[in-house]
Amino acid sequence: MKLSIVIVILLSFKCNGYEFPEDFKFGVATASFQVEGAWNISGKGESIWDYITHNNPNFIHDGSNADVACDTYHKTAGDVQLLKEISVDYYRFSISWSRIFPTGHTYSPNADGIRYYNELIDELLANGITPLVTMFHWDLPQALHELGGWPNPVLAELFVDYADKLFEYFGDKVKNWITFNEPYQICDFSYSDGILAPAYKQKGIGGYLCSYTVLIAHGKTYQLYQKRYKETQNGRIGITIQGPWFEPRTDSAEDKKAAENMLQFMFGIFAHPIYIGDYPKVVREEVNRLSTEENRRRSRLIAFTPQERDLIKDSADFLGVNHYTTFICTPRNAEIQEVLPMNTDGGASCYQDDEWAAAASRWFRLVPWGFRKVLNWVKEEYNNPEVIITENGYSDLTGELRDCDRISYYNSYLTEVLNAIHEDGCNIAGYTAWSFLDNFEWVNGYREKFGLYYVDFEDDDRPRTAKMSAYVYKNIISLTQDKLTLITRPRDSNGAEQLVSFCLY
Ligand code: GBH
Repeated sequence: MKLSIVIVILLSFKCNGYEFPEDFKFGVATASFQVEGAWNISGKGESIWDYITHNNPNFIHDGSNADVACDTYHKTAGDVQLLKEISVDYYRFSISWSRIFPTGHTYSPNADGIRYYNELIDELLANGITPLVTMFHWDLPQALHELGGWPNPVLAELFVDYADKLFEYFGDKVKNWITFNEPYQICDFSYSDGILAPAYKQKGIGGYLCSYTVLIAHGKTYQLYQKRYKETQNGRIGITIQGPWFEPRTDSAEDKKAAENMLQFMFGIFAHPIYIGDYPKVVREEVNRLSTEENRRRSRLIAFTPQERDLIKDSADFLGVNHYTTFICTPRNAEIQEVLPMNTDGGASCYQDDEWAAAASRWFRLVPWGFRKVLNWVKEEYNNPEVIITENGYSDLTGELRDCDRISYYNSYLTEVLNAIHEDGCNIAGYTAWSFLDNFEWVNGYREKFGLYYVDFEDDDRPRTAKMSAYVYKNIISLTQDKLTLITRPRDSNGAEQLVSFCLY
């Protein structure tokens, strides 16, 4: 009986007629600041997130910090065994810049930081798991923040110095790199809207200054790799962009324009320079027009020179897309309560439908069809580039092990990935669940839990326990890797099997 239920879950990924392609890859993701802990150990420098959690604890809703977090810094071997247990092809993690270069500058490396990442990479490889490494997932060295952070264009040069060292130290073993995780969140959320560190509110100014620097840094890093490392290391470099879907409120031309503008101002602003060669036309025209209206001497958008456009164009071997949710958009309307601050220069207001089921995060409702739509939009907009879904996952407040809601999230969202691949011809190469572990969810502290593994943050040892979703994910992966798994029991204990079956009753 129980066995047959396990098989039903497995079959649900086959019985709609579609399977994941033979060479499709599955992974799980984390980010350094959210999991590592060891914030000041063995020479690590302070990051802007260390700084803000220590100096402005009210910024974090539960008053917590990430001094210990999941303590992955001390748990490499055990964590890699957990990754192996769920059969992932790859592990997406990020490098803490200030762990390797305490002040951000590369003239004085911290040997312990290099050791730590070498050990993690070696352990992964020894267990047949490919590292997918994000160079920057938000934890900017505080010393570079003191130089002005990303709005200062000199940061582009300092980032390239850092990336150069990462290639030198780890490039013989790491073949898949992501320069930046979510430039919109790095830029607008941090320097325009102030909801992420360093929490500056210079709406319409800080975000664009930062976007310019980040794109230059990305382009220069890509070109550096081609010139100096590609031939010997033969790796691939991409960038990850957050891609919510924006649905027009109605079929009217105005609503469609509002939704399209949001896509361009939040996604296109980064992807368009890389795939087409400059900021999207609507972004340039609108920000320039508004800046003139505002009597400014120059546009708030920092224009690229022709040389800079060439530098950035064609600077990604794959496009990372993070997706969680969908918003509905209509022309700007003061009465609409926005769920998250968004760029206003596109003239849209966005909200979510109360009827949609909600996850724990205030910005997060479940809209599986939006996933398919955004994947199709990317396909049409950029001529079907190779996409790796670098994050997708579900938050709850309970951390319950019988996490049926998370399982049904993965079920419904992965079904849309299958539809996008098979019905729409989207070029999707991989899927990454966010997250491997419950972790420090930025301003929401430890309250919102996205993990496949539960972490007990009350226990000094931070023990991990697999949730039901971990086993279901493993089964989905196994079905792709080895069709025979379909008729075998999961290799886990009876306990695990019972957990899986509970969900369907
Ligand atoms: C991703 O960001 C991040 O890459 C990842 O680190 C993060 O853990 C994950 O998603 C889940 O959030 O609602 O004011 O409390 C997605 C964008 C960033 C949106 C954090 C919400 C919190 C702001 N999210 N943000 S707030």
